This record gives sequence, C-alpha cells and structure tokens, in this order.
Amino acid sequence: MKTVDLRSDTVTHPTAQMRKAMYEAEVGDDVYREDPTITRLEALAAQLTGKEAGLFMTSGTMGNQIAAMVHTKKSDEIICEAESHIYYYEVGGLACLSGAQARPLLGDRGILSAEQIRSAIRGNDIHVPDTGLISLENTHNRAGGTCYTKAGLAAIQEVALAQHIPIHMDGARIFNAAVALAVPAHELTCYADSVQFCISKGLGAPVGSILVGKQDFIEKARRFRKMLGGGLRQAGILAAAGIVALTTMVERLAQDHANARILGYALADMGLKIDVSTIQTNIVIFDVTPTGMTAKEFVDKLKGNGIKANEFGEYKVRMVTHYDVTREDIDYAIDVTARIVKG
Ligand code: TLP
Repeated sequence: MKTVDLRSDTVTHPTAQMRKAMYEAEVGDDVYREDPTITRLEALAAQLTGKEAGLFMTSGTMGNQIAAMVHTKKSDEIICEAESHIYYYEVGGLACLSGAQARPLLGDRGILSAEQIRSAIRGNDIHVPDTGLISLENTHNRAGGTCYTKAGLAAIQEVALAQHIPIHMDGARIFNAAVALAVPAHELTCYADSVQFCISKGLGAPVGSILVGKQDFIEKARRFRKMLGGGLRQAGILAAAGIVALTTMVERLAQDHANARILGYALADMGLKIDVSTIQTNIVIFDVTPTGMTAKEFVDKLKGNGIKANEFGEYKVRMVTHYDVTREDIDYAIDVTARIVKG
C-alpha cells in the first residue's frame, strides 16, 4: 500500500547530498572544540541569523531549555504562549531545569501581542516573581504554523527592552517563517536575544538544532549543554548534513507551503472544520467534529489507508507537508481523506 507520512516534518530523510557530505565530513572532538565541521555550521547559523555565535544542540527541546536556563534564575517567571512547545511539549522542563514558572498567555492563532506581554510583566512587588524571559514561537506549531510579522516582533522587542527582559525565539521553523514572509531569517531573528532553530525538520537534516545569540550567552549555554550530557565528540558528521540543509533546502520550503495550502483548502471543501487563515507555512490543523468521529478514530482510519497524520486534540488532527511528500502524494492524501469523510 502507498504510504504518505504527514505526521511531522521531523520524519524527513537526509538527501543524497547530505549523506555524501556526512561520509566525507572532516571531524574532531567537539568538547575540545576541535571539530571543524561543527564550527563551520555554528558560524553559518550565526551569520544567517545575524548573531555573534551559535552552538549545536541535539534537539530543539535542548536548545529551548538551555536558553531558558541561561536567561533566567530560579523562581523567575517566563512569559510564553499557552500552546507553545516550550510550555506544552517539553515535559515540564522549565520548572525542572530552570526552576522557573511559566506564565502562559493565549495568543491570537498562537501570536502574542506587545500589549498582552506588557500587561503580563510583573512589577516591583515583594509578592510576585521576576519576569525573567519572554519566549516567542515562530512559526507557531499548535496554531498551525502561523508567523509573527516584523511589526509585531518589533513592538514586542520595544516592550522587552524598556523592561530589560530578554527574548528567546523558539524558531524551530524560522526558515519557514522567513520563506513565507519573503524576508531573510535575520530580519526576524534580530528581534530576539537568542534563537533556537531546527535543521532536522523541514530542512531535512537527520539530527540537530542550533542555538544562537551573543558570545557570552553561548559560552554559558555550552556549559549547560555539557551538564545535560550534550557535549558531543565527532559531531561533524551531523553538522555536515546541517550545512547542506542550510545551503540547499531553505528556498524549497515554498513548495511545502504551497502543498499545505492545496491540502488545507481541499480539507475545507470536504466539510472539515479548518481556519484556512492559519495555513501560512507547512502545517495544517483541522477539526473532524463534522464527521462524527474523534481525532483518534479518524487518524486510525487514515492510517489503515496509508495516510499517517497526528492526533492534535480530541477532535483535532495535524498534517505537515515536507520534502519527502510530493504534490502527487498530496493529491493521493486528499483522495483518501475525502473517501473517509464520505464514509
Ligand atoms: N515539534 C514536534 C513535536 O515535538 C510536537 C513536531 O512534530 O512538530 N519547538 C517547536 C515549535 C517544535 O515544533 C518542536 C518539535 C520543538 C521545538 C522541539 O524540537 P525537537 O523535537 O528537536 O526536540
């Protein structure tokens, strides 16, 4: 049976060019800072995001958590969106690793406004925690891949600067946002003090994320990464794929976005509930209530017919487009889904 895997863009396989680069990678012990390929990837990441330095992380979760550890002190409060990955999907890491508490605010399709953030920042009162960090997710996963505008980010930065609060950007899919807005990534990352982005999602590398920021921030992050067991040795093998990802896989994200729009509008035509305004990048989230099925029942039916999707709530399903899904695969997925909806 033909299979189309729309569960996540994390399922992409490395390209032939990545595998070749991995095979040929020059490597060394990165704990001694002797891996030239890792060093090259980190410098490239810093350059693309307009930051002083970069640090390879085993995952986006590690990048986000270490950023919070560096920016905050115990008992601080971290402003974040209510459905953001750092709060929703990172196993309570903010409480455990940073000893911080989250202050989740409900965004408009995942997007927080400067005014919302301004009014959530704590004042100088003995009873309340210090606001230690503002975390922004761009693109916003659970909201369906929505993007912050440059104006929105600039307004948030103004609030943060006035209160001396750092901004961390969970830019797991920042290159999707950059492609969607037709701007270079650094025009979005310039509004944050630190940014984490993934090479292992739509960009197709097998493993890794990069945390970028000021040099002294990255030096502190390097110590926490070692503490958490993330000091890698001949990691250039992974970095080699990352360099190919950043140099060959960014522009093509536009194809994934086009596929997501085709898929999303087709799902809407079938009578499934979907806010098409959220389909700004490669994520499509829809509600299966009109079918009378739960998300689990719907996803099981899809799976039985070769289409893999993720349950995203009791009645919500997520489909993500990526490099390993062609336009023909999308048409096939639409046909299969339409048959299931019709019963
Ligand atoms: N997201 C994964 C799952 O964890 C939900 C996915 O399939 O979308 N930030 C954002 C916005 C993410 O979407 C993810 C992964 C991460 C951070 C964490 O990255 P990893 O999986 O590398 O730890």
